[in-house]
Amino acid sequence: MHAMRLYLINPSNPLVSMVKVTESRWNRYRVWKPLSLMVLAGLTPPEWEISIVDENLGVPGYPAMPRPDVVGITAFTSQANRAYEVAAYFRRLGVPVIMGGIHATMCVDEVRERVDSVVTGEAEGIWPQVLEDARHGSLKRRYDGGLAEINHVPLARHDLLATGYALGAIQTTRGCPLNCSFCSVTAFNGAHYRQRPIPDVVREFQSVREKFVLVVDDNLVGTRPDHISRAKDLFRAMARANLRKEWIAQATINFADDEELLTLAAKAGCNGVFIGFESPSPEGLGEIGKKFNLLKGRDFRASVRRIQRHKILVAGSFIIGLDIDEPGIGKHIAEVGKQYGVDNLNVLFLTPLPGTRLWERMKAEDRIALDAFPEDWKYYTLTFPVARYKHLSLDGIIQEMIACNRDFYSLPSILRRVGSNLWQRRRPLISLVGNLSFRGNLRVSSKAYADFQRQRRS
Ligand code: B12
Ligand code: SF4
Repeated sequence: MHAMRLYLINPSNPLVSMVKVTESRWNRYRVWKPLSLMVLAGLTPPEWEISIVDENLGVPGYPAMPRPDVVGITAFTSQANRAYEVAAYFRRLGVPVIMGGIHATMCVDEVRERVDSVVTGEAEGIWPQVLEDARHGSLKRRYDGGLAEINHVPLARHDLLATGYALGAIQTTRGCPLNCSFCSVTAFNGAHYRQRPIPDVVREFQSVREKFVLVVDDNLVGTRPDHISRAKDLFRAMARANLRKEWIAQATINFADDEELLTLAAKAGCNGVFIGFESPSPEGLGEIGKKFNLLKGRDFRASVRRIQRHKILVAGSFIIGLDIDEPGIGKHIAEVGKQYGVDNLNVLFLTPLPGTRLWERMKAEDRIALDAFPEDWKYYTLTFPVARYKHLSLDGIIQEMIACNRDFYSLPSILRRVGSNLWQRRRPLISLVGNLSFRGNLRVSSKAYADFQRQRRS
């Protein structure tokens, strides 16, 4: 039996600014590994010869590459168009194409017309079966992996895709109980917070080659006392294993509430956290269902400071375009970001992603403005306004975004932030690189908006 050749492909989206390394050299720090494909590779039996192709590092010349026996494609919604182009190319050669991931799960009907087989849900429980069927030429049109058991799954293949990235990637938990209206995570990975066994995580961390790592969990520490105590155990085990890694993660603001948790996270190598503040007002948080941020009458500035005291940088994320957002919201978010004292600000347009509650609501209210699918999916990067917003026109909301970023990333603001990091010996270099990376992209984004507006008018 000859070895079967499998290509696992992560399609690019040329509109995603972080892959434009040539336009802003800081983007080298922002091309992140497609962990899904490394996990799939870990689940793939040894008789398959695997190549992972990440088009974000450059689209390869497929005709010059050896013909694969099977192609697996992953895609977020924003990558769907390109995924279909790649699928069409290989199907013309007679190679069976399988597509899975979040977009395939949320838009099964659209995807099944364009590939040979769709895998919905998580792959752990189903992928070996899919490959076995492919090997025997008996692929089914649809498989469903549902929510997988993530106890003792094989480790992701960190030996593949070894070079070209600034950051490695790892996952320690799945699912999020908070179910915010705009987010796909609860719809896709469920509300039940599933945790991988700590020894598996530590072993996998040891196989990551990069010094800097993104922990992709949507909520690394969870929300309940038992989640927090598991996070502490994980951090203790990581510190004991002396991993010599520095990592960043996503968490909710309750990360700030436990000094021991923060101390242990820092000891385990935590350098920075992304925190979703989402909206500066309680009404906004109510609108998107993130009431968790309102618990305990929280003082956000004090919470951010408590995290930063452990030399952990805080990147704050906000959304622009909620029904309560009116002209002036852009500057207001920049002000609030400064007031909270975040080291980086990441503001995104409210985007109805398929499968979310927001999608259902906006669809019912006929507010999805860019709906020529699949072509328009390429704009679903959260960096373009794709809906009809209540108080903001298309041009208006873009102006709000520009005003927000120009204010927060003005040179004086950057110098003030980095100066304060220097003074408090809180990773000033990383803070500087992070801020310049965002600033460098303002020009790229303005051009992208202008193209987008031109396109919309034509
Ligand atoms: C890390 C991450 C990123 C990273 C890295 C992305 C990358 N290349 O992997 C960065 C920061 C770059 C990123 C960017 C974006 N992201 Co993001 N990201 C994530 C995050 C937090 C984790 C992804 C991950 O690695 N998961 C771990 C792996 C193991 O799980 P998985 O990808 O789901 O894969 C499993 C299954 O889906 C399935 N599967 C996946 N692919 C395939 C393929 C085949 C053939 C098969 C059989 C199975 C299969 O098997 C895997 C194992 O079970 C997710 C949330 C989440 N929980 O998934 C959001 C998420 C995927 N991102 C999201 C979004 C919206 C974006 C952006 C568009 C906007 C933004 N700024 O955040 C950009 C777009 C980038 C682009 N290129 O177009 C949304 C996507 C929703 C959607 N419908 O598309 C998510 C779900 C978050 C959310 N809040 O809703 N992201
Ligand atoms: S936005 Fe964050 S907190 Fe809300 S459901 Fe998604 S992952 Fe959970």
